[in-house]
Amino acid sequence: MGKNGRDELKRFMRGLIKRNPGEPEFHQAVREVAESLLPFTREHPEYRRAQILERMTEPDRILIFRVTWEDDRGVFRANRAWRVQFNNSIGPYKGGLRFHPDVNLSVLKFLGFEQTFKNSLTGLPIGGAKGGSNFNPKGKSEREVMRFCQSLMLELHRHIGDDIDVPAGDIGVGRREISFLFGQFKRLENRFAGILTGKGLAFGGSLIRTEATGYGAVYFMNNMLGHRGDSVEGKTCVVSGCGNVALYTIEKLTQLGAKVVAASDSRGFIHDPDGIRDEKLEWLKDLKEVRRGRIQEYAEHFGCDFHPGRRPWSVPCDLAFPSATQNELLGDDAKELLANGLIGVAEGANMPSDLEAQHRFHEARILFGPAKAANAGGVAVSALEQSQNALRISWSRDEVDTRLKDIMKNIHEKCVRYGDEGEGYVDYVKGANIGGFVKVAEAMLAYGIV
Ligand code: NDP
Ligand code: 2IT
Repeated sequence: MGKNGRDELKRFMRGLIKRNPGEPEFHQAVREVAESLLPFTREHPEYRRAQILERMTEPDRILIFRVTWEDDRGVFRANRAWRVQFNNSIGPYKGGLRFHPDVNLSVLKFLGFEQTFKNSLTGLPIGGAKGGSNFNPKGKSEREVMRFCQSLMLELHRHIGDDIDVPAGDIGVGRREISFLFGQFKRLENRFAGILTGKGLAFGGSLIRTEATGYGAVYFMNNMLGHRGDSVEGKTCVVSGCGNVALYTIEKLTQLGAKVVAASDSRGFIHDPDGIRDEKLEWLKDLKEVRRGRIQEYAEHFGCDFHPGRRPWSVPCDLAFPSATQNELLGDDAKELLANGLIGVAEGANMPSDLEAQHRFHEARILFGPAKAANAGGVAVSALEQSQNALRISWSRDEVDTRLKDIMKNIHEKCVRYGDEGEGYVDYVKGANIGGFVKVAEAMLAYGIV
């Protein structure tokens, strides 16, 4: 980027920060997009005239409400919840709900902003949103989680709907929480409709939705490697997290002949040089999905190393799949990974790599699949769940998986179209940002001043 470009970015960011003080995650997400889009919109004055980028950084609306509930000891509790309805230019608002003590407006605005681009990249008719609460589900009983979800839906149901806004899961919100939320919505509105995705298979859920984000991230990595005549087969991989996204990333990598040697949770990481596979992976799934235990127990059970309080980026690998949370892979981690021979990253989490790490990957010319593109498989299958609900049918596992593979391939092609830098290098960050932007921008232009 030349001096004019840098000055322009500085001006743009100064305005954004002034309008949105104290929201560092939101600033970070916008900066990454602006780095790609300001040069692009310079060549497309129609977008500049209509102030598309400025309008896309302003959410359509934000709902903030209190969620009051009673814990098992009979103590009154109050949490805060939000729904950021960011942009519905190309379809009803769509995006997950996150329950985690660190949730705040900055985090949800960054997630909703990113979601708009990601959803556009899928090629499906979905707008961008995100929501959640600072409620901490850890250590809560099943009944407490149920009461919290029911109380949250008491307010949220007024603002969502199958043609309005369709939430889903994210950190701390999985099948159990979606079921409690859906049961309460049905009771409040007396109608059975696809107003949430990630539902149980008995009540409108889609096959492959649980697996979709992780599988999709691996398909995307395979597409990037395939573009260079390579594949994930035989590669050594490191995955962070061991939640929904991480577990099914590990599963698909293993199915395709790669070896996953590390995974983590918020307390530390395990290093298993033999690979997390077969009965070990099933054991880990049961630990995390059913027993809700700590990953340290895996190390104790199978006799491998556990590194408390650390992230897994010091483990040498060919491919890295950060799949836990934002800003979990920093500049120094990128340096270490590259020094150990890293050739590719697919972001399963949202914004796991900070800007310094991203710039290092870019300079090293490795394959870097940013979150918007690499983890879009989850929301894509959510949109397929919406279609199945609207048609009142359900597709087979194979049918959904085939569509997911196609969608990931199309996203990859879009990234190549807008991010090909020549000499065999694709800037996937630029490709995903521009590829996601164009469809939303065209719709906004067509609507005029709205
Ligand atoms: P889960 O709640 O199922 O798992 C989250 C995992 O990340 C857990 O292992 C958790 O550890 C760890 N983790 C969470 N927060 C932190 C933190 N602050 N520091 C260290 N580790 C942390 O969530 P998902 O797997 O659904 O989501 C993971 C990421 O993927 C998020 O960034 C999410 O936005 C993104 N994503 C999710 C999609 C989905 O369909 N679910 C779709 C696209 C992206 P512990 O168990 O100790 O808390
Ligand atoms: O970040 C994401 O894309 C998600 N958490 C999934 C959203 C969805 O609506 O399925």
